[in-house]
Amino acid sequence: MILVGVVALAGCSKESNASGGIGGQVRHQIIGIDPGAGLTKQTKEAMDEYSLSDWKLVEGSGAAMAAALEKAYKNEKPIIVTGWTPHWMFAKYKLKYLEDPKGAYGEDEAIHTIVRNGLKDDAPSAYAMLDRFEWTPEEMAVVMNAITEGAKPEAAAAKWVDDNAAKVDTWVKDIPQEAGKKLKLAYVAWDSEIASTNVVKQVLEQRLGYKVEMMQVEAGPMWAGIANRSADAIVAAWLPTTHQDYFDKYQGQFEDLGANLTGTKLGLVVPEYMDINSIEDLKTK
Ligand code: PBE
Repeated sequence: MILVGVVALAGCSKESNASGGIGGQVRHQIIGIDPGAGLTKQTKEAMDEYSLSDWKLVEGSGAAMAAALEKAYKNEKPIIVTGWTPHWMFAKYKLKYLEDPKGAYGEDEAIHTIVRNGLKDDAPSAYAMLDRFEWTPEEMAVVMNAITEGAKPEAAAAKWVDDNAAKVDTWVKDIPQEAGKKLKLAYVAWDSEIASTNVVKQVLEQRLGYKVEMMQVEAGPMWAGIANRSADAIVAAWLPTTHQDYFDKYQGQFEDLGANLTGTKLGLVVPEYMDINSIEDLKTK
């Protein structure tokens, strides 16, 4: 009797690892982020492509996703989140992207700086600095990690600007100060963009004398704000795929100053302790 039980259990657990089991363990939920994020849209498309019709994408925010991940990770519980790189969560936890054999999340892309039409004439020094702004995922990580460890975003950014004066010099060299001039940076509260937008604010204020206002909005309004000129610039445009819809929608109503960071990635992310490796593993037989 005992033997039969063991065999049945073994069979059951093998089954669960291979297919339907993972769905049951996480109640067929993928923990998503904000509805306006490109990542949300791409995940819905990925769920179609991989025929995950019995799964649900739980929308919320980047912060809510990170909190859910932290809670699950602490208890070694299974969880599937929508994630992206650069993000501090990869430094704090042992995580892996699920393989995406169908390429649903597209190629690696870049984060671009986008400014409103007319900024070049209205704020030439800020325009020139924004045009030069570029850094690496590793540099961004320093700011992000400091914020995760409790530093105020503004303070973490100011410290990075102090610690990296030589790099910052290259962004502002020979650009005249425009003391007291106002500039509005729009951004979404994604951790990567909280870091980059704060750094740009610090540089414009400390080095070029600007008074910078940061406007926290959703992704749609961020792009709309550039198009209707209620915002001056964003350093948070993920292209060519993630924000393609917004890019196409407002074509002609903004200026693309090119990449400020390359080497990004998007996808479904799970803790390494989970026994799945591919989005295909989520399919229920
Ligand atoms: N993200 C981070 C954004 C862009 C920056 C990947 C969450 C998005 O999906 O729109």
